[in-house]
Amino acid sequence: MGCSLWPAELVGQYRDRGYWTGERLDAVAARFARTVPDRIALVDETERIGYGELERRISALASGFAAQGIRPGERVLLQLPNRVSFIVSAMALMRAGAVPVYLLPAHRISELAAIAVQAAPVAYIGPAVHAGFDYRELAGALSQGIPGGLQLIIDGTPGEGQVALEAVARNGAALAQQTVPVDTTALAFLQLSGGTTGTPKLIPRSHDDYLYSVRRSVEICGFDDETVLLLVLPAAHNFPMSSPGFLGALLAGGKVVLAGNGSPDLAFPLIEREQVTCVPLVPPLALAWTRAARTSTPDLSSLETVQVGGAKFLPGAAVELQEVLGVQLQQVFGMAEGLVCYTRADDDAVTVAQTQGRPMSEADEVLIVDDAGQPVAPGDPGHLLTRGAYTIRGYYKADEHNKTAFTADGHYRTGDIARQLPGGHLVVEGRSKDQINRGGEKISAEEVEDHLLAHPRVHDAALVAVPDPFLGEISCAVIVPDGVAPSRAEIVTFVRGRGVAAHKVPDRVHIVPDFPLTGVGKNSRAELRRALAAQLNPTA
Ligand code: J2J
Repeated sequence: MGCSLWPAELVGQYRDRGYWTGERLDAVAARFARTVPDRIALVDETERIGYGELERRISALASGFAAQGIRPGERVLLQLPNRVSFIVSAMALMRAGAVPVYLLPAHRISELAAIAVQAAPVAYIGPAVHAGFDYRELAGALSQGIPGGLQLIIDGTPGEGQVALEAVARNGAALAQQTVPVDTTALAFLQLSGGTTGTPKLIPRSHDDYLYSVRRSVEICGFDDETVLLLVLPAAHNFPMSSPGFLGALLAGGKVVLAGNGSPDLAFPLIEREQVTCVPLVPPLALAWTRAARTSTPDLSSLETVQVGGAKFLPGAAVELQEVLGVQLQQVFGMAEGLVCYTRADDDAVTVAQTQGRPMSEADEVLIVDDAGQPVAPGDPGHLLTRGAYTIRGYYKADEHNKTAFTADGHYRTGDIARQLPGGHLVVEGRSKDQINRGGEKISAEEVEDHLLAHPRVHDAALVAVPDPFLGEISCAVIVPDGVAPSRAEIVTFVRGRGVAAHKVPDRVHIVPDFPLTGVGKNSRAELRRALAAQLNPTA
């Protein structure tokens, strides 16, 4: 079943070198379930469960999924917020040999429908209502648009024709437990890429490559059974999932505390109550925590490490965070496609504040090249390319796109502009990809432009990044109107109405009579966005 995601000779090499071990992701916590079943593994707003209970729930739900007719290899959309059921469902799907497709709670119908086209799922798992939004309706609308429909499984009170996750688990608990054998080098789950195109790209990861990245992250970050990890970023993101993330904390026998959001009001008391030792944050949250800790006196004495990644964290803010919170900062530069870099505990203060860390594995190959693909002089900035034992070789079912997203010899073109210091540390200087990084949430310019172009009074549109002191970047829709120019409110209502994640709705709207003339051909859109960004941000 399945087929290896990596060339056969590399599979052999990675095994021989001990990177790939043949273990499975759904078994990360199994050892502790046997040895210390009562040790607390997961805590969320409503419950606290031990390793033994976690394992029982995974087994029961896996049998329940099988009883529902979900078969090995089939894809299942998973859209749960940060709660115990997210982790249990993800593991249970993999235990049943099925393939979770990780969605964010923020995703709406347009994202779900586009992802469904790529992933061809058989089922959807989501909450009933979360943060005031009814996911049962969203799931129903999604299913209606898919020939044959989807099986809809709801964590909470289900809608008509939908099944309760709890009922699936209860049913499974009464059945014989079985672990479906899997090829650990083949597809285990699909992550969403930050995206640069109109249609989302899915990232295929295997048990072997992902577990290697988690295991190596655990070593570097020193996670052990005393680690208490606080998750405030959506657990479906690669960073809180695997760098070392909740998988790393469970692999080490630690405790994972799942919180609904990262506001200091919620997080600071949780840190004290649960004696949290580590938390992954994006830069805007790191800034918000620094600010909040200046004006209040939270007891953060248990907190040892704050990891910051997802977007550039500026050196000044890095120094301030450590002073005010009294913690060690770890910069993390990673991507769901693979490569993850960390600053290390023994790096000097300047390196921690001013670099985005160095690759975690000796098997990570990093190249910095010029526009022509030639290596730049050491220390010069250039396009970052990478390959290695946990960096994908291609997006899921995207042969055409893969021809440009990867080099002929299998390097992933990250779209980041970076320079490498003599010790191997990378400094991220910018990017060449058509993406806006809004405080760690990635926005594909083309995807939003496609929505804007659907407006009857939009003749042409480009989405560009504008600097923002808090989020790093926000998005500005530059619009050439057709007739009376639409107002910002109209654009916002229109884009929201098409069902997109809130972070993709343009922050600003700028009307222009026409676009500057740029070169013709394939790159003209990218050039146009660059030209418009330069006009909007003359000092940048
Ligand atoms: C500058 N840019 C950064 C950083 C990511 C760990 C940490 C982050 C991600 C992640 C991840 C950055 N400074 N410290 O998956 O495991 C930008 C780059 C990169 C893109 C990847 C992990 N850390 N970035 O952010 O797939 O542009 O993964 O290519 O969401 O975020 O985004 P994503």
